Amino acid sequence: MLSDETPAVAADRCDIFCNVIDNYGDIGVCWRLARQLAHEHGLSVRLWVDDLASFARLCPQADASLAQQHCLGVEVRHWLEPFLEAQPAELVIEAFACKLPQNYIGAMAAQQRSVWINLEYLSAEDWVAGCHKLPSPHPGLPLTKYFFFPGFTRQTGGLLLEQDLFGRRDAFRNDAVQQQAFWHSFGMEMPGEETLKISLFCYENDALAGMFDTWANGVQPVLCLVPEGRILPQVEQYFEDVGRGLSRHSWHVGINPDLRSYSCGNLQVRVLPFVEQERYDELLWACDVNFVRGEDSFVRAQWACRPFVWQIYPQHDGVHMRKLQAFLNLYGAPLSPPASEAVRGLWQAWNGGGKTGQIWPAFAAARGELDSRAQGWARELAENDLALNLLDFSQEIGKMRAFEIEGSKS
Ligand code: TRH
Repeated sequence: MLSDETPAVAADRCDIFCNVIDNYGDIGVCWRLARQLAHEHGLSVRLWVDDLASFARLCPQADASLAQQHCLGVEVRHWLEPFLEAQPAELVIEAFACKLPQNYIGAMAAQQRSVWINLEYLSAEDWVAGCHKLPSPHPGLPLTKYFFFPGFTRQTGGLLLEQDLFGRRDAFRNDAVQQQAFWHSFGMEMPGEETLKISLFCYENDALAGMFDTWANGVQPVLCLVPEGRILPQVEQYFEDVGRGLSRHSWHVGINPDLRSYSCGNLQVRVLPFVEQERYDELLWACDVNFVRGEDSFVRAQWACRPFVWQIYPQHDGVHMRKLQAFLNLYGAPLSPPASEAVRGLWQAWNGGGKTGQIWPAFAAARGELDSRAQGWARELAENDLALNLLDFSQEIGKMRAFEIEGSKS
């Protein structure tokens, strides 16, 4: 039996291992967790990442050529193979089942002091609760790895949320000077109230042209802010086609290559540089509707508390659509039937190349209700802090191990 007297093994060093598969989500989550553990919980954190160039996009002060450096209170190490000997930390986080170096695993087994956690991808599916915290004993060594699943219910590990995030968000929203500084930093004046501001961070998407047509045709001016990335060729193609009369619309097209600005009808698109991770939140706070993707921006849109549209990371076997449904079932449950239908319809069309244009008016009409839902949802989720849960769990495991060691001596 574990008792409160069993000595707790509180970690004060943490190693996080991140293998960047593609895009920015893997390193985005690891970098956020690393900073939170260092800043809010006083841990000495080493972040091992195999792709420093991707990391440097999120943290521009990083030098992608350095094997070892300190960035914002975190020691960042280039994860190279062969992996040089390193003393394992008390808390070892393997992100998204990346394979830890064999010699590091060997050192953990020899030392018997590390809690080894595999931080999994985020999903709203029911099975997650059953797998959260499950042990996975090593086949050949006296070591156990534990699964830790982020999620949306109390039966899961929760979500990453910095303690001061809501305060910073509200301060930004209540301060015209901060907002103006934000717009000026991109060379823009703050748009008027009548303009609908939309951020659009997405993968290649067949539904884009239909969405642009709808906004261009709409009665309300739309300013769409597109961070630099995979969708840009499609954005350029859209305005080229409209300009050459290839679309069924005959809008005048404005293109300003210096400002990276495009317009037609009631739509203006501005391409933004990829900003450092903390500033991406400001973009979400500054907009009325946010299109997000993958995992980390999807969570940040939920903390921004505005209506949002999620493009899920596509998987070959189509399992991503099940994940999308599972999230919609939770998020959409308390919505009125028209709002729920609008959200489901738009998200499905956005993820399946469908006709977003027919659904957009209903989504836009439901914005008031979606704003309230977003606030209630964020309040609920904020109760379940991933970093705290992770530390509590690692302490639980540490205690259990201390108890087992004591038991084996007697
Ligand atoms: O980049 P992504 O598509 O990452 C994806 C997913 O995480 C997916 O689950 C994973 O399997 C795949 O990568 C390999 O989207 P995501 O998760 O939103 O990550 C983007 C990160 O980039 C996020 O931390 C926010 C950050 N970001 C900036 O820092 N600056 C920017 O200007 C923008 C647009 C994003």
